[in-house]
Amino acid sequence: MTHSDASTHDHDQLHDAISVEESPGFYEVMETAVRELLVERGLIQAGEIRRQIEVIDSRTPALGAKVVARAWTDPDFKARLLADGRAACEELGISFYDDTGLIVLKNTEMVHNLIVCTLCSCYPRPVLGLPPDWYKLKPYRARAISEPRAVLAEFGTTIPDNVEVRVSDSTAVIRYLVLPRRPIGTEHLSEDALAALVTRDAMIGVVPVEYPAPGTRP
Ligand SMILES: [Co+2]
Repeated sequence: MTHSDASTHDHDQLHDAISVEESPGFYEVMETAVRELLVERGLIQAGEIRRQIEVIDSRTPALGAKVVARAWTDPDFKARLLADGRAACEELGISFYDDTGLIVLKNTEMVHNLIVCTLCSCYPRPVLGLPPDWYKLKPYRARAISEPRAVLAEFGTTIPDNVEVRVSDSTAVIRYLVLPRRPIGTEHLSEDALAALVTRDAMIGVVPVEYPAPGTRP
């Protein structure tokens, strides 16, 4: 049986055809209008926009994981990272394509950090790429501040009562990155192997870094 077998896969009767001619939304119209004006006035070139999109799309949590693994293995780098997150990331060749500063928040035995943007979806994109959908949705944005422990519990993370949960609210100019705790039993791992353990969600602060990584054998 093949995909085109009409008798068993009568696609057209299951749902309406997807329209490719949907009318554009407000932001799409505004983006087109502003972009065309800027290009027409010679303020930017069409190629610059394409290049910037390419830069943004090139960012993934692997960059943040590299930063975390370096901080775990190099105390001097860690000190510089905590003093000036952006400058330390730039040392590793990570460029900041915008005017945002980066504050790195260190998790300890006594403090667990969580990041949020209550207003919209500000996120450390230069080091993590695009935020997950839940980060942008109102339930997370509202509840991360008002009941962080309940939110963490929904991610399967239980923070002991004697550990302070600190929530940092991102802004247009200041972004945060959580420096998770290095898991015990990882003393023998290389920097690359450590980086492979560090997940996006751990750098947002909703889960710890686990070793061995879930679903793998040590
Ligand atoms: Co925001």
